[in-house]
Amino acid sequence: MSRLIVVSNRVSPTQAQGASSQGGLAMAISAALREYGGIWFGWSGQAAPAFTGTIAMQKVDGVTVATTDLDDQDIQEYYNGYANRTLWPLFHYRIDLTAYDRSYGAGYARVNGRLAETLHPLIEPDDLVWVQDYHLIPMGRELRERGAANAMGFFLHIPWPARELLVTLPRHRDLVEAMFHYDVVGFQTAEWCDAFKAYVLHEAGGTILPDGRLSAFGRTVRAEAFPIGIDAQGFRHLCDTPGGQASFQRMVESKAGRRMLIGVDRLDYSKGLEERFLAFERLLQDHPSLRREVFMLQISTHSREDVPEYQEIASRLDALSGRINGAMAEMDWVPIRNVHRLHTREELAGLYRAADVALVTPLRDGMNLVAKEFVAAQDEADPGVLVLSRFAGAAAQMREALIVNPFAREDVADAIKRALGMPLEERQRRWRALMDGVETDDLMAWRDSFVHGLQQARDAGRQTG
Ligand code: ADQ
Repeated sequence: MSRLIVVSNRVSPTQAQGASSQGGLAMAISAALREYGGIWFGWSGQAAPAFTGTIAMQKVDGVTVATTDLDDQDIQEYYNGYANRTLWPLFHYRIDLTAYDRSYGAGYARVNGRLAETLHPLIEPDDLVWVQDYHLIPMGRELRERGAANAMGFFLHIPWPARELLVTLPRHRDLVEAMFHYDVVGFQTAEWCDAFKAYVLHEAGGTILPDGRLSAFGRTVRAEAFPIGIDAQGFRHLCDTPGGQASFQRMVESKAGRRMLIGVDRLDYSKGLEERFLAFERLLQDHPSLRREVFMLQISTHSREDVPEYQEIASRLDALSGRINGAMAEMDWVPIRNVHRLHTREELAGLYRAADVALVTPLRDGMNLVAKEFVAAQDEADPGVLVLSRFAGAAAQMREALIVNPFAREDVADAIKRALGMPLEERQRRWRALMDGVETDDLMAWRDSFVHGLQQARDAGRQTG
């Protein structure tokens, strides 16, 4: 069996353990590597005075992790710059927040080259190479230039933007051309995959071949949707662990008979947190009888704090919850509990189970695993209701959720009202259908279908180099 080489921006030994505080992606990768063997390669997350390409190898819980440090300029231009101030906002439809600095583009190209140079000697001829996410789009091309003829795939965890937005990026053709050095490129949904195809057909003069592959730039690639899932059974079992039960009990006591709405997000402007708070405020204004009866627990963990836009959204959000709470709270009730703590997976599972409604209302999201985790954690005898943004990739699969437009405050408020009043029979019917989907399209199915695509590329002996 071929080994798997997974390349992702950030790798740490605790991620490889699938530590209990880690999110879906780290667990997905560790699970894949445990099954197939191979190496997980990426940046250590550490800064070195100068880039040396020295590799630190460790074996953690059956996963071989190879990391290298980057220098400060690399981190600034590649990670904080091009990845998180250019591609992330652009791919989430926020051209108003997108930084188009040349130095960022240069840093992105340089770091992808450096990482490819470091990784290339570790790759054996039969290995399957699986590159993760927007930080590393040019990695495949860099490896090909160094002679790698392996089957290579790329998976994009975030949306692919409409071509009208993508063309605002200087050197957008170069970025798309880089995608054609892979054998397989995967997207979360058919919608993002179609957006990629539309660019290829209408901007790059490409064509679709009879076997479905795309042809452009003198190369071909297979582009397909591979919706990521969660380890549904594993997550469900977390509710029965001591940590899961303790957080469930603690939350039930703290609810004191009230209804609870829950939101769990990385603190990011794409997650629609301000809009969510405003929708909740609207609900309480329109239905004063719900005051003291319902509250929102919003857990939003700080992320990317070196990027100014993230500092701004964090302080705006605190100010907004402060304003709403100040205006509405009573001596024994606060409408929004605004929490920034990182929770363990067990604690999260217990919190989801204690919630009556989940608010997953991003303005744009590749998939959103919180929606799936919430469903997996519910008690089937008395399940909660999922309110889900139509702009999350998850909405393409989770049709039995209450699907909302997160930009329309009144619509979200109406959906929350409906969720709070939904009869048990309807909640159970919707939950069953959602749970069936979460269990079928789980993490293992995602991993296996992508790796299968790579194996097919290898067996076809096609070398795009
Ligand atoms: P993210 O943008 O990080 O991921 P998401 O899919 O919601 O978004 O995953 C977040 C993960 O972090 C979840 O597993 C969640 O439980 C965890 N998490 C969030 N807050 C936490 C807290 N306070 N404590 C502990 N855990 C917390 C990117 C894309 C998504 C895509 C995923 C996977 O932006 O669209 O679904 O990758 O492909």
